[in-house]
Amino acid sequence: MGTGPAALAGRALDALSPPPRLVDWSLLAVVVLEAVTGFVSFTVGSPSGWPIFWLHRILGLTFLAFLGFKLVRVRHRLARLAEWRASTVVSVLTLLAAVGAFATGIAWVFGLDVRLAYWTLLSVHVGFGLALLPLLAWHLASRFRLPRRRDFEGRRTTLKYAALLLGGGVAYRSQELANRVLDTGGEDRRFTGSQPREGAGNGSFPVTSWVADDPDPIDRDGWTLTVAGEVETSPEYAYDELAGESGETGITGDSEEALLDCTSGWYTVQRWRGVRVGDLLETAGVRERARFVRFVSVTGYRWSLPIEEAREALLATHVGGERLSHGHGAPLRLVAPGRRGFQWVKWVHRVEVRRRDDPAQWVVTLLSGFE
Ligand SMILES: Nc1nc2c(c(=O)[nH]1)N[C@H]1C(S)=C(S)[C@@H](COP(=O)(O)O)O[C@H]1N2
Ligand SMILES: [Mo]
Repeated sequence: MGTGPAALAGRALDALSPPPRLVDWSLLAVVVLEAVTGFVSFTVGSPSGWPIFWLHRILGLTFLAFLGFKLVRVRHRLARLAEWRASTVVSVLTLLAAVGAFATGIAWVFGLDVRLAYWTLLSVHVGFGLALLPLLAWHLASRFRLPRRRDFEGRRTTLKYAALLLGGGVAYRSQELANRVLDTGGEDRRFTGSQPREGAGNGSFPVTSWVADDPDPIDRDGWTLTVAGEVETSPEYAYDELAGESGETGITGDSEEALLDCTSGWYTVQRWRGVRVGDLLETAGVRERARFVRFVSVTGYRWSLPIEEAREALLATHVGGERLSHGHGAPLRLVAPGRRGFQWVKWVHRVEVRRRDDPAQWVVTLLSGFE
C-alpha cells in the first residue's frame, strides 16, 4: 500500500464509502432526482420556491462524493486501455457527461459568465444533464445489478449518508461565503440562480426564443388582438387602441415594473407599459364558469394563467419607455410577474377565456414553430 497523498485520499474515500452496489444506486438516484428538481425548478418563479433550488445544489454536491467512491473502485478497470470494450466507452461517455454537468453547475454558482451566442453556462449545464440521462440508461443496461437487502443494513451506512448530505449543505454555504469574500459576481444571482442584466429598454436584455419560434416581424397596422372564449362579447383591438394612441375604447393604459427571469440563467427588471388584462376581461364580460385565461402567440406558442392571476397581468406594448422590438414580442407580449420567462408569451394575438387549464401547453411551447 502506498503512502503518497493520492493513496491516502483513496484510502479515506474507501473508508467513507458505502457498499459498492449502494454507491451505484445512489448515483442513479441522485441523477434522477437532479433531473426532476432541475426540471421543476424551471417552473418556479417566486421566492417561496427556494427549497427546490437548494435541494438541487446540495444533491449535486453529494454527487461528487459518490462519483469519487465509484472512480476509486473502477480506476484499475479504466486504466487498462487494452481491455476496453464497447460498454467501457459508454461508461466513459457517461462519466464525461456527469463531470460536465457537475463542473458547469459549480462554475455557474461561482458567477462565471461565459456565453456561447445566447447560450449561458446554465444552458450548457442543462445540455450535459440531458445527455447524461440516456447515457446513464445505456450504461445501466449493461451493468444492472439489483441491490441486496444487506447493502442497506447497518447504522454506519445511514450515518454515512447523513454525513454526505450535511457535507453537501456545508459546501454550498461555504461557496456563498467564498463568493462574497472573493467578490466573484456569483452573489448577484437570484434565488433561481439567474444573473442580472442591467439597463432599461429593448437593448438591455437578450432576446430568447425557442429554436424554431421565430416569426416574421408583425405589421402593426394589420395586426389585431382578439378576446374570445367564455366572454359575453368578443372584442377585437387594433394596435393603436391598446398602445394608448387613440383612447376611444375605454381601455386605459397601465404600466408596471416587473422582473423577467429566463431559465437560461439571466434576469432583468424593466418598466413595462400596455394594458391590464383585467381591463380587457371586464370590457368583454367574463362568464361565470371561466377559470383560466390562455395567451396565444401568432406562432402557436401559448400559456394559461388562473383567471385571478391573469387579471393582474399586463399585455405590454412598451418596455423601458420604448416600443417593444420585434425580438421582444412586438406588437404585444405578456408580462406575468412571478412567472418564469418562458411563460411570458411574445407576439400575442389572442386572449382566450377558458373553463379549463391547458396541459398540452407544455408540449406546444417546446414544439411551436416546427411545421
Ligand atoms: N411566442 C413565444 N414567446 C416566448 C418565447 C418563445 O420562444 N416564443 N420564449 C419565452 C422565453 S423562454 C423567455 S425567457 C421570454 C424571453 O423574452 P425576451 O426575448 O423578450 O427576453 O419570452 C418567452 N416568450
Ligand atoms: Mo427563457
